[in-house]
Amino acid sequence: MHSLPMVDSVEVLGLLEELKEGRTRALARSITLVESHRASDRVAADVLMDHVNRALVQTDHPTPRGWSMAVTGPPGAGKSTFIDLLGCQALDRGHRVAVLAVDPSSAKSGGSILGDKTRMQRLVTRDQAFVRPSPAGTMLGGTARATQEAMDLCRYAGFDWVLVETVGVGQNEIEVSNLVDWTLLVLLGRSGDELQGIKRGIVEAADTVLINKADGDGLEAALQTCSFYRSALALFPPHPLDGWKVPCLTMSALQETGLEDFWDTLHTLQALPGYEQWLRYKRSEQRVHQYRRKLNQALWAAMGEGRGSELGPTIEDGVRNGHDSPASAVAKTMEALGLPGHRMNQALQKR
Ligand SMILES: Nc1nc2c(ncn2[C@@H]2O[C@H](COP(=O)(O)OP(=O)(O)OP(=O)(O)O)[C@@H](O)[C@H]2O)c(=O)[nH]1
Ligand SMILES: [Mg+2]
Repeated sequence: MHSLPMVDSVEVLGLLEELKEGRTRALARSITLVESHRASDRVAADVLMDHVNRALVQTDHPTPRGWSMAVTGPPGAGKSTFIDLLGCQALDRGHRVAVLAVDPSSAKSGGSILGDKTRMQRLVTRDQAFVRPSPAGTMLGGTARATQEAMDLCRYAGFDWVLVETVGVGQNEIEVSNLVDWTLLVLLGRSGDELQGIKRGIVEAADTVLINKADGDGLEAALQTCSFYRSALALFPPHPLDGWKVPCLTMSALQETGLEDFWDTLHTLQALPGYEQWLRYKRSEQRVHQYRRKLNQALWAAMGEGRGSELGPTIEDGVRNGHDSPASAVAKTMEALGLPGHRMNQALQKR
């Protein structure tokens, strides 16, 4: 397989066969493989993903297949409840639905993944659904290390709806929006002053804003918040998809109201003339993002394994205590990795 190393590929070939048939057990095993930190698994995972990504690019053209959406927002906003409901409706409409939930608590509790499973009670009992809580592990802006690979595996296994739940308010929303076709920000109704707490960048990364818990005592606050966001969103720069104006909707995931409006916005989106072209663009950017992220991981791994193994922490210490500037530390790192031609090295040596 091109420049990738040869591995005992029996297992990988077996997985690929089963994935193609849409077997969820093979999907779960494949995700475990790409999440693994073991060096031997990394090679097998790369071979697997090489095949999967090539196949996806072929099926992505001319009409990109499938749909991925991140559901982000602060803790307790109702993301899981919403996904449970929306996922079931998507199944009823003939989609195959996969949910990847990044569970931040599992890093601390050593893999307690019950929380999200129990909050998607209906979805987990459905045959056509695949629900996978991933430990946050080495966090990369709120997504697990291998979320993007897991999404690709889901799509390869025939899941045409891939939903990713991430928790947090901050860099997370912005990072996860690079991995998916669509970013949905779920918020709660709040009083005016609290609104200031949501940073502009988070809202800017959203393709749709949903104010949840628009029910009972919370209804009034939800409507007010929604009207605030509608005015605020109108002042934002235009969305990269021509003709799309980021909508703000209200919903009650608990009482199951407001979902029709959500489906309507999806249909409006998919009917836009530039939608398919834009989706192809998004997918190509996702692949570049994956390359950059993997390169980053590979460089760090090389620092740990290769010539830089002892040097890595020493260089960081140098930056920490001010002995090295970040720029000179990069030059040293390049040298430690045996990467050629960093001009700063020469300049530093001359001094
Ligand atoms: N009143 C009301 N409560 C809701 C609604 N949606 C969710 N809840 C409740 O809010 C709580 C949190 O819901 P979750 O769906 O777990 O929220 P989440 O955003 O996934 O939470 P984390 O994953 O912990 O960040 C639960 O007790 C839900 O029953 C809603 O529309 N209205
Ligand atoms: Mg949740």
